[in-house]
Amino acid sequence: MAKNIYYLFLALGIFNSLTTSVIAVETVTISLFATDLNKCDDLSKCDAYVEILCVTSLSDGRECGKTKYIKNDNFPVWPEEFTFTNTSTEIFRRWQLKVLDHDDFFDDHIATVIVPFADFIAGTETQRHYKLDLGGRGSLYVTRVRSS
Ligand SMILES: [Ca+2]
Ligand SMILES: [Ca+2]
Repeated sequence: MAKNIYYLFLALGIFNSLTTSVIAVETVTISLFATDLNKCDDLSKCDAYVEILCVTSLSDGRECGKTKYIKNDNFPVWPEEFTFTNTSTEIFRRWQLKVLDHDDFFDDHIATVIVPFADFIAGTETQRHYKLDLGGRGSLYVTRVRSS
C-alpha cells in the first residue's frame, strides 16, 4: 500500500516536471533589429533583412518567418513581429537567423546565427534583448516583445 502511494507520488512528480518545463513559456513573440552592419555595398549602406528557420521537435528546420528589407540603413529596426507557440506535440528548440543584404541580382549573405530557445528565454528574463555577434559585420538583437 505504502509502496503504491510512493509510486503515485513519483508519477505525479515526473508528470509535474514535464508539464512545467513545457508550458513555462508557451508562446513568445519576438522582433529584430541590428546595429553597425557594414561591408554590404560599395557605394551605399546595407539593405538588410532576416530569414528565420525554426528547428523544433517536429522539424529539422523550416522557414518560419522573414522580414522585409530596409533600404540603406546599417541600423535597421524591422517592424515585423513573429509569434511562436509551443504545443504538446511541437516544442521549439532553436531558431536559425540568416541576415542578408538585398541586392538587385544576388543577395549577399551577411551572417547566420543560432538562438537556442531555452537560452533566449533565460537570457531575456532580465533583459528584453538577446544580442548576437555577426562576426565583424555588426550585431543582431532579438527582442522579446511578449510571452505567456
Ligand atoms: Ca550588396
Ligand atoms: Ca545599399
